[in-house]
Amino acid sequence: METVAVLGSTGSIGTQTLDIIRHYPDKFRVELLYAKRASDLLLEQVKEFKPSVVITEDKPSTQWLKELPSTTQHFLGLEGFEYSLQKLELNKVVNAIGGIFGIAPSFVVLKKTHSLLLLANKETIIAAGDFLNPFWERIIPLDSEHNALFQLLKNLKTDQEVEKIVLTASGGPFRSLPKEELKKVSPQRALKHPRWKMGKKITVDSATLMNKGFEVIEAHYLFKIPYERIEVLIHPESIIHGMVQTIDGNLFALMSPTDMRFPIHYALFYPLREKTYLKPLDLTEVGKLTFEKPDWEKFECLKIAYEVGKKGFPYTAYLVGADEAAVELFLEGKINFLDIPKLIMEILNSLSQELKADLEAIESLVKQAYLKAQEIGSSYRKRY
Ligand code: MN3
Repeated sequence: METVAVLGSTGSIGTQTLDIIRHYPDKFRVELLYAKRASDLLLEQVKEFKPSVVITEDKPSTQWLKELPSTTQHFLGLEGFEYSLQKLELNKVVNAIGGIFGIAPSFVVLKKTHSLLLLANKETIIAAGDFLNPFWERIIPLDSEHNALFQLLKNLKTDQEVEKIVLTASGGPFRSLPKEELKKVSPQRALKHPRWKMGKKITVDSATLMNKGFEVIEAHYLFKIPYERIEVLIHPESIIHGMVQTIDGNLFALMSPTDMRFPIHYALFYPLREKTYLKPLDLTEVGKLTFEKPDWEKFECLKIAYEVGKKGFPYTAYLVGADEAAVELFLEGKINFLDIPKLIMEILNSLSQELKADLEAIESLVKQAYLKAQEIGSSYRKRY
């Protein structure tokens, strides 16, 4: 029996993680659930899985607390999380908290426990990749592309046998839209992702291709591979999630349905494989797979991410903070879609470069970029 914690349990990845766990009651025991709000859904999850601990960021109502099972203790926020980790023996912690708020919990898990971290929060790796060397052995990526590459690279020597790795991208909702029209797209349109159902932040990041840019940086750190050997390929069907080309010209691809439960299933049972209840891929139903090169001119965020990745820290931390704010401002209607890369570049150019930092300083750097982007972006309407 493995003990598991799910951070961000009410979000897209969180609920899908619990869906898998629900199917293997004799394999997993949920010890901790963590969500921002004390919502009805969280209460339902607590009643079903009866964890020892439930954490919320916001203060719950008295009524909500009253309904908790008697065996479940409630704590508040990151401090409560840190405190409860002292008492729990966790084999695996799933961090499915989206955006920059997922970074701090990752650090707590890595520094204060020996648990494996099943990581869906890519911001952790992008902002802190340069400081995670003691921890890579304990990080299993949940992002579908990286999970695919993780599986593919298992039996290969990255520095000797691998020519390049390929991250596939659906291309987002604006793949075929001319660049002139991108200026006018509404948040509602950007939130309609053609393939994946995800949280708002990552859906907008997918529309700008910043998500793919983030994933390039994520792959660089996870697999210790230079940026020149990381390729992005548009693959609208999202059936192939990652590919590895070996130096002798063979191309390995990992395919599965467009369903996050496949990578989550793999990670939950890692290092073993377990027979699944999920319906595997039927290629005759898929019919055909298509590929095209990304449009670098149209999706500037992808280019920005490669450049920032090559520069490394602290720019990577700034990128994460600036993008978080830019996406928020876009969703609030304060900047337009093409302002997103413009604002990010402005922030990157304005922040100090010769910073020496450690793991502790990262969050404040991310926040610094976030706040600066908030401030500058809020006046974009007047300036442009
Ligand atoms: Mn992905």
